Amino acid sequence: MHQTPESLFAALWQQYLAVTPSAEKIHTLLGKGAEIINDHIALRTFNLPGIGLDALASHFLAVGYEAKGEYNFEQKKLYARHFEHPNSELPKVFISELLLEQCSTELQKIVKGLVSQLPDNAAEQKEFLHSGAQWRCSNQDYQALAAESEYAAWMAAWGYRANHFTVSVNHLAEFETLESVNEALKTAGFALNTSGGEIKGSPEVLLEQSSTMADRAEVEFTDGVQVVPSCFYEFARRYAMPDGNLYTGFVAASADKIFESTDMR
Ligand code: OOG
Ligand code: NI
Repeated sequence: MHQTPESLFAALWQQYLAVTPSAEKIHTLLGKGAEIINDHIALRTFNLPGIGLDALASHFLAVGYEAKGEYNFEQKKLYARHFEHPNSELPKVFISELLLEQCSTELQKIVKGLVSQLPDNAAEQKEFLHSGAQWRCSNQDYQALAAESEYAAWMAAWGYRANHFTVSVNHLAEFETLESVNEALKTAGFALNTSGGEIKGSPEVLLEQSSTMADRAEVEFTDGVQVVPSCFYEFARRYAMPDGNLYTGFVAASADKIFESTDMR
């Protein structure tokens, strides 16, 4: 376990940058040199013993995070929770897991073959949340996973890491609306996730979100190197609740579309 949330996020950020070159460019574009506030990150896993959502969450609970909302994604066969720290300046955390018993036996077999390659007590190691894919996967299996679940394929290729960081649009000095952020991104040549529209959510649900389509990076499969979708950047604008505080949760219908930012298209 990391000693502080700061050291954990710093490690996740460095690992993310290595396969997401767009992130630094987007920082420059949106921050214009000023600091960017990270609204949240997200991690993924499979619901297998010892490496499920709870195993990932324990690293955040250990540094003071608390479990908050629950979300179900029936079609994608995912379950998720989000976590918040009492220090509201720290990013929120969104963790999901693929519900393997709802997937085909072929998919389950491939995933169990990958997970069996993890060292003993892998999830208890301090570095686990940024340990990447500590398994070897064939491109053939990767493609087979993708045909059934883009999420499973992404996990096979990338493993444990933040799949995105999120610019808090509320904190940007130079932009007010998510529309204006999206326009700046498109003008600079970034491809946005258009599933369900460029903007997911609305002021009525207290959260508007958009995201880039994931960058592409090389993965060493057992049968050769292949360039596949890596990680993406998200943009979130939160609205105030009746009590005046900004909404801190997520919106399942919007999250459902954000997952598709790592699709092969
Ligand atoms: C998480 C997708 C959901 C959000 O902000 O709603 C999400 C993922 O892609 O793993 O990040
Ligand atoms: Ni997100």
